[in-house]
Amino acid sequence: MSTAKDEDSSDLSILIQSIATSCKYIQNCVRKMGLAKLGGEANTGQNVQGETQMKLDVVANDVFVGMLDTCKRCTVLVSEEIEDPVYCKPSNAGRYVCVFDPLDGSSNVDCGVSVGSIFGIYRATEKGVARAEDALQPGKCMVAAGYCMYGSYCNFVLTIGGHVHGFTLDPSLGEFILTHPKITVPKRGSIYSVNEGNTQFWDEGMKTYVERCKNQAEPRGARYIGSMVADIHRTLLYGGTFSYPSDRKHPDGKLRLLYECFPMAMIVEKAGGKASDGCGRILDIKPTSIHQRQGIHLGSVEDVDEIEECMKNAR
Ligand code: AHM
Ligand code: MG
Repeated sequence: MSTAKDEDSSDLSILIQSIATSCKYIQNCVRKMGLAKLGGEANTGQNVQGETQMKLDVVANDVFVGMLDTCKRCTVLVSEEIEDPVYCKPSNAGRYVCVFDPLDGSSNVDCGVSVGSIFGIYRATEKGVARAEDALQPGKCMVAAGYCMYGSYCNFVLTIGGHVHGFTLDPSLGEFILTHPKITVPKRGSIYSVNEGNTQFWDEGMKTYVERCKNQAEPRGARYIGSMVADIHRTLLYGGTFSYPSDRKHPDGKLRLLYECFPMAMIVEKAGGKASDGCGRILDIKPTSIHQRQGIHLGSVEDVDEIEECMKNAR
């Protein structure tokens, strides 16, 4: 006889399978982009963020929404590409809420730089009942989070509240194979990653941290891909920090709290790292709107502590 707990976990695995299938589809589109005329801008104008939508943004969003609705395990969906929450059809409604960025870093896609999909999953208050406020839970309430990187290899990274595991797509089998079990972020790293073109807008704390990275006996390396999934993937494997701070140009930060910062913060924490807004834990933030932005620093514990120390001393 199956228990409520069994049903809950089988629903979650069906939902995650649907996301993994969406990612395989998107990976296939990314790989043949130029050949299948999937490059360039869509003629949909700008998305809700005021950013130009690329053709692949539209495809990736349609794939995610279609798969998540028909898997019958979600009540509400929040996508970077859609202004309002999407309520699943009542006949399809399940017990989970899924927030996602279907194709992060898409401005890089035409020049062949790695891009990715990011997602977070919450439990809905009531099975089958779609409530928009269920998408506004603090990040620490997520039951699972992950991303798929479409890079030199295609890696699906996932936590369902325990360890973080990475699965590489075997293109000949069309299956994700466990290749990076129990990913652990090194306690200290030798890399910092931030868009230094914004230096003039930063506050003193951020400037001090980056100066410290450069002015040591063994200066830390600067690496910035400009594609969050790829920058975080490197940070998970090699350590160091990734930052997109709030500054004078981006007073609330640039990255979106629900479907960029929260899932990455959960993954980094579950891998033994740390995710901070400069003084407190990202996952403790209670969102007030679905597309709100957030300044963020994440990576190796001791390095993120150092950022917080620089921020504190500058206050
Ligand atoms: P997007 O969701 O519109 O693709 O924007 C998010 C991306 C992240 O992948 C990346 O970390 C950041 O924007 C880069 O921003 P910038 O070009 O300002 O450095
Ligand atoms: Mg994005």
